[in-house]
Amino acid sequence: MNYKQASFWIITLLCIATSSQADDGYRLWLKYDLIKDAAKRDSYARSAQFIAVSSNGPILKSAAEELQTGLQGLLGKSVPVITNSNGKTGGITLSVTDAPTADGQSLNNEGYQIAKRQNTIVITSKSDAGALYGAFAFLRHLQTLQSIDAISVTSSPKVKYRMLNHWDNVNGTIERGYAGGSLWKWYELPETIDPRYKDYARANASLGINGTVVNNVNASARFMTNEYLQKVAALAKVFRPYGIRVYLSVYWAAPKTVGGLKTADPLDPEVRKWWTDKVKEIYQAIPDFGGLLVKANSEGEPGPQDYNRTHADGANMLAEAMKPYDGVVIWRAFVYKADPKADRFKAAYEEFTPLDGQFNKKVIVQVKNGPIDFQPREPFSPLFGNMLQTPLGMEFQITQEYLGFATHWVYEAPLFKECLDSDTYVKGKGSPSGAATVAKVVDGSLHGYPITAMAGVANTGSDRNWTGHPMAQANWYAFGRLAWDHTLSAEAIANEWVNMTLTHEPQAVKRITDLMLRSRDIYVDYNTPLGLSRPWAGVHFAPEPWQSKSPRPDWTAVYYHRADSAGVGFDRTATGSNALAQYRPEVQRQWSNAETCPLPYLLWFHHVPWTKKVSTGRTLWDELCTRFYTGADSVTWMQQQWAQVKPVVDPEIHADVTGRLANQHKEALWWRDAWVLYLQEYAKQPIPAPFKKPERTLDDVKKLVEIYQMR
Ligand code: BDP
Repeated sequence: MNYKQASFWIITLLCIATSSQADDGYRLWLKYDLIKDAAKRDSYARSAQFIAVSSNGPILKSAAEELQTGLQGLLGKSVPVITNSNGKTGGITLSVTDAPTADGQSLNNEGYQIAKRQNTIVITSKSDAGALYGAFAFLRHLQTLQSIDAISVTSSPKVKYRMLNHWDNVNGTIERGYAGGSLWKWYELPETIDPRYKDYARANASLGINGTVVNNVNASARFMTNEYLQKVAALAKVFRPYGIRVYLSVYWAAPKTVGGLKTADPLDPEVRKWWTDKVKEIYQAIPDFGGLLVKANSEGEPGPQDYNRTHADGANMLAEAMKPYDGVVIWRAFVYKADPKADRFKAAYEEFTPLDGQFNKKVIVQVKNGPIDFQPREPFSPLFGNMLQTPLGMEFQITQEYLGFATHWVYEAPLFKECLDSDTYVKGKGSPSGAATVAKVVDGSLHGYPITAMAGVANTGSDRNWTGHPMAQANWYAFGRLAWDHTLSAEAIANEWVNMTLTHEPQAVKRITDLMLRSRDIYVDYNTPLGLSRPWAGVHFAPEPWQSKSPRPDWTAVYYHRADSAGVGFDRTATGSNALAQYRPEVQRQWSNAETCPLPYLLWFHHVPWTKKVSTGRTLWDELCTRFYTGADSVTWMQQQWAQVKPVVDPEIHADVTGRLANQHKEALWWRDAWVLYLQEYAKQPIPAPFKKPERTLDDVKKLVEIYQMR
C-alpha cells in the first residue's frame, strides 16, 4: 500500500468510526440501522431475497432503490433487483396493475396493498407512485419491527394534493424559518445540484407528500422569469422520480414587474394573454408542473382587488391560463383588512363566502386551520362549514412561528387532529356517515369535491438535522402521515416516529410518546391558556401582552386579549363582534354561553370577569394563574422524563434536546411571569397559593423583551 492509499483508508476508517458514534439527525426517520435482534432479521430476510420490478420507470426505480438501501441497512445484506421473478418465491414483488387487488379492496391511483402470498411479499398498486408509497410502507413495517408473516395492509391517500409550502426567499432566507437557510441554492441552480435535494424528496415520498411549493407566498416576481424557471425545472427533475411535483407561489403584479405591462387587472386582455403565455412557458420547462399558489390582497400583497375585481376573478383568470394542463390554482383565504372596528376573526368568511360557487373547477381555496393565524390553539376556521361549492384545502403551519421557534418542544399532531376532527355540522351532499368533520370537508367526501389538498408550511432548512429542534422532525413526519390519512391518531404517529428515529426500547418509546402527546397542551398552558391569543412581540417569539402600538390595531396584542379592570377575553357573541354567527347553530350552541363554553375556547369568545367561577371551580384569575404556573412547571417534568431515556437515545441528539429543554424552561418562566404580572395590573388579585409571586417585576420582564426587539 502506498502513502496515498494508506491515508485514504485512515480517513475512511476515521469517518466510519465517528459517524457510528453520533447521530447528527440528517437521516431523519429513514435511518435503516441494523436490526439488533438476529432472529427478527432472519425472519425478514427469508422474504427479502430479491426485489422484482417489472418495468424500468423512474419512480419504480426509486422504489426498488429505496428497498435496496433500506434492506441493506436493516438486514445487513444486499438484495438484488431483478426484472422477472420467473415464479421464484421469497422476495418482494412490486406489481403495478389495473387488476383488482386479491381481496377485492379498492385502491385509488396512488394507493397500495401489501400482502404475503406464498412466501413472497407482493406490493400491488395502480401506479408507479403507489408502488413507491407501498415500498416505503413496507420498510416502515420493518423499521417498527412488526411481523410480516401475515402482512396485509391496504392504504390509499384520502387527499389528492399533499404538499409542503416553503416560505423560502430568493436570497436564501426563510420567512418564519428556524432551521438555518433555504435548502434551495438559487444562485447555484440549475447547474449545481445539491445531493440533499434527493434526500429531501426521499423523506417526503416516504410520507406520501406529492407536491412542494418551493417559494414564499410573499412571492418574488423573479420566479416568473425564464432564468428562475430553469432553476425550478432543475429541482423538479430531482423530485420527479419520487412522485413529487413542484408548484410556484405567484407575485400578483408579475405582469407589470416582469412583463412590463401597465396593469395586473385580471380582466385586462393583455394581462390574460401574459399569464396564458407564462403558464405555457412554465409547462415547457416543467411538463408536470403542479400549479400556482397565490397570496393576494393580503398583508400588503397586490391582488385583483387593486382593480376592483374579486378573488374569484383573479383565481379564475389563472385557472383559464392553466386550462390546457394538469395543474391547479391554489388561492389562499388568509385575508384581513386594516379596519380598526372590525374583528379580524370574521374577515376571511366575509370575503370568501359570497364567492362560493363562483370559482373555476381548477381552483382550490386554501384556508388556514383557524380564523386568525396559526395560534397555539384556535377554533377551526368557520369557512370550513360554509363553502359548500368550493374545494377547500387545509393549510397547517409546521414551522413553529407561534410555537416557540426551534427551542420549544411541541408535537403538533394533536393540534392538527383537533382541527381535522372538529365537527362543522354542515350538511353535505356526499354525507358520509358520522360527524361532518373538517377532515371530511377537506378530503372531499362531504361535498364531493373532485380536487382536494392539504398543505403544511415547511419547517425544513439547511441545518444538518433539517428542522433545528430534533423533535421538530416529528412535525414534518406527522403532517405527511395525516395528509395521507387523517384518521391516524396522534399517538400512533408519534409511536411510529419514535421507533424509526430514536429508539425501540419499549419503556422509552412510551415515555417519549407520552411527552410528545402532552407537549402542546403544556405549551398552551404557559403561553396562551383558556383561549388567549396572539400576545407576541414583533418577531412572534417573546411575550408582549402589553403591546399596544402598531400601524394597525389588529397587529397589537391588546386587540386580542382585551384585558381591562372588568375581565379578559374577546366577546365574539351577539353582544360583541358576533363572529360566532359564522358557525352552524350547533357549534354556536357549544361556544356561545360563557357558563358552558369549553375552557380551551373560553376567552376566544367571551370577555370574562376576573372573579367569575369557571368550570374547574376556580375563579378565572386563579385558573389562569394555575395554568401559567403548572404549564411552566411541566417543562421540568419534560426535562425529567427526557433525562430518563438518556441510556437508549443517541448521545448527540440527547444532549441537543436537553439543552433546548433547559432553554424552554427558562422561557416558559418568562412567559408565565410576563402574563401574570401584566394581567395582575387589571385583575388586582394576589397570586393564589401554592404559587409564589414572581421574583422579578413587570419592568424587569419588559426589559428582557426589549432585548429581542433591539436592532
Ligand atoms: C403570518 C406570518 C407571515 C406570513 C403570513 C401568511 O407571520 O410571515 O406571510 O402569515 O400566511 O403568520 O401569509
